Amino acid sequence: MGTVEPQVASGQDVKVVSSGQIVANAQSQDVTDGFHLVIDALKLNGIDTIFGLPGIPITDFTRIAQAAGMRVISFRHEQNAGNAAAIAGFMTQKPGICLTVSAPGFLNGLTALANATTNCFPMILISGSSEREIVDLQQGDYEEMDQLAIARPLAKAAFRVLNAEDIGVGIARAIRAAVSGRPGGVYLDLPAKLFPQTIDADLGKKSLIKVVDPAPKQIPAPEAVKRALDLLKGAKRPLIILGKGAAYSQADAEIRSFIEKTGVPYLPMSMAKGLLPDTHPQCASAARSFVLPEADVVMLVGARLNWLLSHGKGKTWGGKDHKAWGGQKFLQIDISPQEMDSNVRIDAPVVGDVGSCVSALLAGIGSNWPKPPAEWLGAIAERKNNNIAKLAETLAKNPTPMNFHSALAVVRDIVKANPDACLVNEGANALDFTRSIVDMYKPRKRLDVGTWGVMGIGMGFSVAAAVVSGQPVIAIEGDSAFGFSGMEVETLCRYNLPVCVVIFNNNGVYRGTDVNPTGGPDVAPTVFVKGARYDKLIEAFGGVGVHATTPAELRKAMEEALRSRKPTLINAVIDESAGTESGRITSLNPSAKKK
Ligand code: ADP
Ligand code: TZD
Repeated sequence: MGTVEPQVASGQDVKVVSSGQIVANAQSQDVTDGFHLVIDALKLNGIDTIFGLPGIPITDFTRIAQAAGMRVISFRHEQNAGNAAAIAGFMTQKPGICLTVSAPGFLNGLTALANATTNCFPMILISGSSEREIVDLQQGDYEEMDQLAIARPLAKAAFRVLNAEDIGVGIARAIRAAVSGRPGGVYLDLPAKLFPQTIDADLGKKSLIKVVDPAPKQIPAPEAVKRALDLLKGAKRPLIILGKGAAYSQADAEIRSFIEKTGVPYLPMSMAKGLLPDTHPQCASAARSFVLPEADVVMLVGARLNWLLSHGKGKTWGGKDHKAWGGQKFLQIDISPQEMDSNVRIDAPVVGDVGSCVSALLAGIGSNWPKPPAEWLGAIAERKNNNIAKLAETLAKNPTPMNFHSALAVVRDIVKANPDACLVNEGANALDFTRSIVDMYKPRKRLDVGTWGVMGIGMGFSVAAAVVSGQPVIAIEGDSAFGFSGMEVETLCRYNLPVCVVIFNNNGVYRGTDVNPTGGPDVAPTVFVKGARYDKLIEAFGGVGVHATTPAELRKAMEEALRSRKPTLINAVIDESAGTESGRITSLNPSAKKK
């Protein structure tokens, strides 16, 4: 925006004393400033990566952060930077940082912040903001907006720092709010004037806070644990449901031990897949529609009874109509006490962090806990084996053009051979089929559209997953879903990230076969350009593009991408009539709803 923005050599110790003027050797001066205090406060708390997009008033901040040794990953749109921060938070239990400019950049990041809050992912959106005096009098400043007020209802907490000496407290509060209790998105408003404010260096140093125990354990009450065990012990047809709160908690060993010692069958929610390998004998995923209505006691571990679980009632649960209770008793582990009874009665609430709760339950089951009745386990095994055999038959077919199944048979093999790779997944059919067909083997490897079923997480999640894990990433994308963040393929190439994007290209939203009933020149609203070559997009930035029309071509391209670790985009051509409206959630469309 017309300002001269100086360059800083990497690794140089620098200090900004006024906008656009960088002076070397800050540490030898006896003053420090807002730029450095924010960076020092983040680093002091073990935060070493920023996902963002530069511009007034934060360009210098990104430079100084990079010069100070932080990893600064620049995106092409703030929403993708925000999604990257959110999923980094989910993967690491440290708040992911998204940095944006004021008003429009802030708003672009806000969708990701709201999504993080909805999904219980810890992130901090830091946005530069305009001058308070001008904003508050609505005098029309450059990118003027009352950002704090707008962010507040969409965030778990929102703070503004006006004085340099308060930066330490501001960052500490933001970190605690993001990761303690139920994690969520936090907004931190940093007005432009804060950055160049100088204070005595020693005073500044002393003002910073290294947050002690940012996410304190929450130990469940012994009576809650006893109540839960009594309920579970009396069950004839028990079931455990693992949600992404369980995956987030990183209590992998305790959860596995509890499941194996009790012998209770379990269902992983989408992002809890891999907490135990999907091939585990107690995994009941392939018998989902049998176990939900048939179970008598259901134990929820970091999973909400929201729409993804049909609110715990209705036909899915064996109720006689879509609102009726199915008769199950519920035991729920959650860090948020308010989650209990949100949809149906919770008979045994266990409030605390998953690790502490599962450990307490484990301690209570002793060594001779009765296994669930053989009749229940046998009935599940029968359904499961039938469904797995049916699926294997479908996967073995090789239709021309490819359909979701024949393409996913390949992805399934590749993921099996690369269990450390992260799998990012969005779309409708591309999402639902991938979730049910592709087994996961390790925790926190499946990253997807989450609680909202939001499109647009694809490339942001992919960048963060590669940066955070250092492992290859496979992104399975509907062609519509990909479009929301597609420009970030340049980011994949710029940082040379080992991401293999596979676009399931069926020429449109859900499918590509709709027609305009008027016969007019416009195509139907769900239809895209036919035969588009998404692979050409990544070639523009030096990545590898592949056009794949058969499973063999897809396999070869994916194997090569994982071997070479080069940013790759595979345009996988899928039968345009293969999908269904909205995938598995057709019934949520208003015209499909019961009157
Ligand atoms: P899913 O979509 O996989 O079913 P949800 O996002 O609906 O999962 O539920 C996650 C739940 O996990 C939330 O209610 C949240 O409060 C809870 N949660 C998050 N972290 C923890 C934790 N460390 N311990 C206990 N519960 C947690
Ligand atoms: N906008 C946002 C932000 N999120 C959404 N979920 C939607 C719109 C609506 N929507 C879905 O729920 S799935 C989807 C949209 C637009 C795309 C489906 O098409 P696709 O996948 O090409 O990505 P399939 O495999 O063809 O179904």
